[in-house]
Amino acid sequence: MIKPDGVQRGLVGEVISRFEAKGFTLVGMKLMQVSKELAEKHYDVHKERPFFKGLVEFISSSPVVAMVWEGDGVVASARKLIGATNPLTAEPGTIRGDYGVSVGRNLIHGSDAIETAQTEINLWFSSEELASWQPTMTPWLYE
Ligand code: YYY
Ligand code: MG
Repeated sequence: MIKPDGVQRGLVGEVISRFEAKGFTLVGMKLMQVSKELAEKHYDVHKERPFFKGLVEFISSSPVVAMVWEGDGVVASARKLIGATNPLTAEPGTIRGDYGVSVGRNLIHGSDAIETAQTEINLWFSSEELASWQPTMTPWLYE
């Protein structure tokens, strides 16, 4: 999910390009204004943390772009493309490492495990919003 700062800063295309160029397949995408309720559910695991309230307010403050990407090892690989939570310590070459300076403005969310991804996909998308397709370049990405 490209967070409000990523959308406001005009980095939607850049983020999508990185995932596309890596070889992952986009199967769902929407720009949306997130309700407090959805933001709270999404970050439920952090509800006792001191940053929770500010995080929920931030995520619901301006549109985000929610996406579902598919491919071998996509969850772990996406976390690497995204980089460490704090952009200041995230490696250059990662999205957060290249574009961010502050943990509360780290541009993008990525599911941290396959199970979490499944829960988050169900929370953010209905089944009709997801496309099942195979890019024609698949044999050029996978042997
Ligand atoms: O999964 P990831 O986004 O890398 O980090 P989490 O530890 O799950 O925290 C979620 C979200 O909360 C993080 O992307 C920014 C925000 N946050 C914060 O504002 N301050 C912190 N000290 C830790 C996290
Ligand atoms: Mg997380």
